[in-house]
Amino acid sequence: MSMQRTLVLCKPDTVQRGLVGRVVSRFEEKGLKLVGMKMLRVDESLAGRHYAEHVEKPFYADLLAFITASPIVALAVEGDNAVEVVRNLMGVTNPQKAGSGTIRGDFGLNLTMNLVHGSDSLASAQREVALFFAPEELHDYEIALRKWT
Ligand code: IDP
Ligand code: MG
Repeated sequence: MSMQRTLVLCKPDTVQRGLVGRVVSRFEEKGLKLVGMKMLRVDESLAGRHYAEHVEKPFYADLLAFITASPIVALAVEGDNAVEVVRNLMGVTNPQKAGSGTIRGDFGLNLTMNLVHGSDSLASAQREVALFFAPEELHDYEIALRKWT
């Protein structure tokens, strides 16, 4: 067992399209535990820190405009191998190529507006969870049915 915490963002398109509930359900139904959840408007500063690795990319300006355009819902989720499990539930970056049954594959058509963010490694997950959540916003609790998932 490798218990991990990772960051999920329901990006502005998910909120605008009224898909937050269905997207969050994918993670809950899989058996991941929500340990943090909040709505926020990402400002330029937070967007810049979150997407620092992409600063030189040609799509960076569009990405920053998109992520700051409207509120998002941030989740911290916990589970065995959660980083990889979340990435698999999301599907690949381009929704046109993402498999059916994945969030991006089922709900998306646009490369920038691809519904969700998920940390891409354990190191990213630790950095990104801390970027979006203060320690007191993360909750330790037991799921009574955990042994069945
Ligand atoms: P990921 O979200 O699957 O980890 P990254 O390569 O980290 O993908 O890119 C971050 C985000 O930037 C993507 O989720 C998407 O919103 C946007 N993006 C990535 N590549 C492109 C591109 O080629 N054109 C436009 N937007 C892109
Ligand atoms: Mg990424």
